[in-house]
Amino acid sequence: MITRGFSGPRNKKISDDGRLPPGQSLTTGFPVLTSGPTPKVELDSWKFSIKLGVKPIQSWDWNSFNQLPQSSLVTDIHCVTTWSKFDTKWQGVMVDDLLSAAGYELDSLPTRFVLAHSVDGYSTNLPIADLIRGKAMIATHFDELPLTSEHGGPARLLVPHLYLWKSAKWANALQFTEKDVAGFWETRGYHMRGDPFKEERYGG
Ligand SMILES: Nc1nc2c(c(=O)[nH]1)N[C@H]1C(S)=C(S)[C@@H](COP(=O)(O)O)O[C@H]1N2
Ligand SMILES: [Mo]
Repeated sequence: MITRGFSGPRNKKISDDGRLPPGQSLTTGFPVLTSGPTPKVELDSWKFSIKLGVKPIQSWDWNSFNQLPQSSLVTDIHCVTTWSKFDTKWQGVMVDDLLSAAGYELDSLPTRFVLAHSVDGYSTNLPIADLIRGKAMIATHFDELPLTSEHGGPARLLVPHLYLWKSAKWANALQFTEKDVAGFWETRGYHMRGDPFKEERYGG
């Protein structure tokens, strides 16, 4: 993140530094947006899987998942409902480390797309390029504390450079797909990629 210092005029809008995408407003709260009820996810039966099509590649229970390398990210997040939040702090397992633990090399991944799945039946599609090389994690902590269930705890996908509907809460699988298959909101008209700086809200 680039700090601009104090040289410029101070009486301009905050969005001047380019951090706030077009059409967004800054919030200090953390709104909860879920299409249904918050599911109850037990750690004892928790499982996260990587699949290639229908073929299971690797899965982790809560203990083995937490033994994977831990990373933290401080990042801005952007919701398509027009709120953005700066400097949110997350901890979890980078998708890079997950794929490597599943035996994949980033240079030779099996397909170009994935569907992220959740225990509530939610899904969202992403180009795998948007998840690798430091861009995304399976987050288990927010602000140093275990992720609350309303925000997707015990673990959610976090893809901060895309609109937040791509960050599947209560995530339980990443599935490589041959084609870019629309997920829950994408089937209902949301954009297939969702870059907030290009205002990729609907269609496309
Ligand atoms: N499993 C699941 N993940 C989900 C959703 C959902 O309904 N179910 N809603 C999405 C949407 S539309 C948004 S904007 C963000 C909201 O995350 P938050 O509730 O932590 O702010 O979660 C996304 N992930
Ligand atoms: Mo959303």
